[in-house]
Amino acid sequence: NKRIKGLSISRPIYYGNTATPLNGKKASNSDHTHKWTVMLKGLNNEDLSYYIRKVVFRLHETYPNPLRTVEQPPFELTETGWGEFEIMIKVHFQVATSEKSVTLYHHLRLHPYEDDVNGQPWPKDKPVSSLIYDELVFNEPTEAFKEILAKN
Ligand code: SLL
Repeated sequence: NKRIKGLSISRPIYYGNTATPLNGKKASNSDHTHKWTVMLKGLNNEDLSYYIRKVVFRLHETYPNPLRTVEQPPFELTETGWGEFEIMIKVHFQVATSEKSVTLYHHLRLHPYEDDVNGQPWPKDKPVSSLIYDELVFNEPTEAFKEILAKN
């Protein structure tokens, strides 16, 4: 499985979170204020499972079982909670790619920023989102991986 010297291939991704206030819809025995979803996506909702095998989201230690593994697309996780924290997103590639996993970090965002508000009060049911475009860069991919990417 030879690596191709000098070649580097990149693939666009999109990751981050959306969050909606619970506005009292929460269970009475909980202090959770928001429902949120953290996700890793392709552009235009492209299914990334041809080269991504699973995504592990590591949540704050206040969550039960903070390591959450998603082995099927969509690679996303929905939870409720009360606070913002940094989520570690570990991306594992299909074995046939011979690529090592890649770790991304995302600051879970529950509240609107000043900039969003633009002088207006933020509507209390309106979701906030914090999503960024990025790209995964693969240096000296194997022939096999190059073919997997070329076919998709
Ligand atoms: C803060 N440093 O103090 C941050 C930590 C942790 C948020 C935020 C737990 C939910 C649950 C939850 O929302 N943790 O109890 O299951 O703001």
